[in-house]
Amino acid sequence: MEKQKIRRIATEEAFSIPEVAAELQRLCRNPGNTIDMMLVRAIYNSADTYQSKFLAPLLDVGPGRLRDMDDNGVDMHLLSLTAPGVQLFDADTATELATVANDRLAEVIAAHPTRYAGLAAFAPQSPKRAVKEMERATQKLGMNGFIVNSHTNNEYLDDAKYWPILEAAEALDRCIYIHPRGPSDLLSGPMRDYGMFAALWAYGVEVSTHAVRLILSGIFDRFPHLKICIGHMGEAVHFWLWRIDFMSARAQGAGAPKLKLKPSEYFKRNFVITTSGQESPLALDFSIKQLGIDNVLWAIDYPYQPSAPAVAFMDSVDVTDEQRHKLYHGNAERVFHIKPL
Ligand code: 1WB
Ligand code: MN
Repeated sequence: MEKQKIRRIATEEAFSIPEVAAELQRLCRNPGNTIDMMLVRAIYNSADTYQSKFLAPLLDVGPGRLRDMDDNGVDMHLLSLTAPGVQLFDADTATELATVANDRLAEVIAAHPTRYAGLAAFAPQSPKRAVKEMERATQKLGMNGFIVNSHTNNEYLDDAKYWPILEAAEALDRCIYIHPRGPSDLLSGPMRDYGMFAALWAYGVEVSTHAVRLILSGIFDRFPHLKICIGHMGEAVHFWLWRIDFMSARAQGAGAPKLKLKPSEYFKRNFVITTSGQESPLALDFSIKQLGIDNVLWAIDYPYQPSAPAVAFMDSVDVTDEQRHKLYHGNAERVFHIKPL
C-alpha cells in the first residue's frame, strides 16, 4: 500500500512541556521509590539512564516530531500530556499545570491544525476544578477528549468523589483516555522485578484493573453515554469478557453492585480500544471479532515506541480496505471529533 493514500491518525501520542518536566525533575529530588518515581527519574533526571532519550522527543511538538510523522506517512498525532501527567503533584500545582499544558497544546494545534489534535489533561486531585478545566478545554480550546493516567493517589475513577468528572465527560460528549502509570501501591509489589514495572506488564495490569472496576462498580448505569478509551490492544480486558460475565453474575448474587447489563455489554458499548504499542496481527484480529471494527483505533505510542513498525503493522494486516480506513482514521474521527478530510 502506498504511504500517502490513507489518512493515518495516531491516537496515543505523548508530549510534555518544560513546566511539567521541571516539576517532575523537582520531585526526583524527594526520597521515595514508587514505580512512578523510578520512571520519572529515568526520564527527567538527565544524569539517569535508559530512557533519557525520551525527554527531547516528548518536548518537541515542532520540526522533529513532524519529520518523524512525514517520514512515516503519519498525518496526525492526537497528543496527550505524557504519563504520569499532573497526577503526582499536589492539587494546586496539578490544577495549574494542567491548565498550562492545555493552553500550550491548544497553541500547537492552532499552529498545525491538520497535523495535531489533543486530549486535555485535568487534575483529579481536585474534582471540582477538574470539571471546570474539562469544560474550558473543550468549549474554549476545542480539545478532542481527555487524558487521565489511571489511579490518583491509589484511588480509581469509580470512587464517588470522581463522579463529577465522569458526569462532565458524558455531558461534554468527550471520551476519557485512561493511560497507564505505575500501578497503585498494593498492586505494585510483585511488579518491581525483572523489568515488569512499566510497559512490559505493570501498566496493563493497572489499566485493566481500572477498567474492570469501572464496569463492575455500576458507573455505566449512572453514566450510560460515557466513553472510555484504553490502549495497548484493550489491555487484554476483552480476552476476559466471558469469564467476567460468568463470575460477575455470581458476585452480584453475593453483594457486588447489581448491574443492568452484562459486563461484556458495557465494554462493547462504553469502551473503545487502541493498538498502541501492541503490533500483533492475531491480537488485532481477535479484537475486531470480539468488539467490532468500529471500536478499534490505531496508535503508535510515540515516542516510547517507533513509528515505522506501527505503520508497517497497520499497512500490512489482513483486513479489508474499509476496515483499514476505520482503524487508521474513521473511528478516531468519530470518537475524538476530528474533522474528516
Ligand atoms: C514507557 C512507556 C514509559 C510510556 C513511560 O513513562 C510511558 C516505557 C512515562 O515504555 O517504559 C507510554 O506512555 O507508553
Ligand atoms: Mn503511552
